[in-house]
Amino acid sequence: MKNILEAPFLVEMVRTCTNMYQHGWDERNGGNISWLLDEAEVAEYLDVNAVLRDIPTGFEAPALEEKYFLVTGTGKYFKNVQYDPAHNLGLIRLSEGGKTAQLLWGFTGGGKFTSEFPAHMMSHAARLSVDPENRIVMHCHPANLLAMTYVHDLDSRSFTRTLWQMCSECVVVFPEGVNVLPWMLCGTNEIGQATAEQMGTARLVVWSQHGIYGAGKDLDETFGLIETAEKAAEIYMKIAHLPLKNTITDEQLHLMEERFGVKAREGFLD
Ligand code: 2HA
Ligand code: ZN
Repeated sequence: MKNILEAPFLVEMVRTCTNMYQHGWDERNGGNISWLLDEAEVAEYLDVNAVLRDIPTGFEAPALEEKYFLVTGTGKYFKNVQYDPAHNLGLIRLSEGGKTAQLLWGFTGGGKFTSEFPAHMMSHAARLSVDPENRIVMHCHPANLLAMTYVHDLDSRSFTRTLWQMCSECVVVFPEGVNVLPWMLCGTNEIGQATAEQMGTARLVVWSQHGIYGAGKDLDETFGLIETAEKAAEIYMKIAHLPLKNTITDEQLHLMEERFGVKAREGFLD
């Protein structure tokens, strides 16, 4: 059996947690990541029949039965993942229709998966139903996106249009836009269901006054989505209080669509 600490999925997870911490997106225990893995890649590093313990999930996710996830731990700090991956991360397999997570590795010292596990698992199910390639769900607290939810209206079309207008390439990176949820109690099945519903039409879902969820086929793509939206929000927060002299027009956004072969979300451009 190969050393799991050298598995590409583990190395990349550790690097990403560290990078997100260094971006200031994951203060204290803020943020969480889950990564859907194939049984074959897990089996190179672990005996998949050796279950360490069963952890109840508190929800059902039949579409994810027997699926493997590398996931960050509840109460754990992204800052510390690099120093002790086995304590701060865990590898689980869902069973009993998603009601149980079988721990195969990690969460040493009695830990368990992130408090946002319902939102993660429901979002995986929702993304997989529209994109079978989706593997990652990522949540964090980037300051400018959060700040924007205090001063911008929260309608998804209007929020998306503002982000698209802040950097030329935004419409290319997330042509489907971002969906925005109002403030809701985090960690609950309700916010999980609401997030998953929004994940049906976009890979980015803003949690007002809290943070953002991103989904994608790998860590790079998902990180890059959040990074691009956060950059746009940063520009917005720099200019929102100043007299606006120029913007990117809808006509110009249509030119970007043509040039880069993407289609902006139906009805979001005039
Ligand atoms: O504790 O970010 O939303 C991690 C979180 C909760
Ligand atoms: Zn959070």
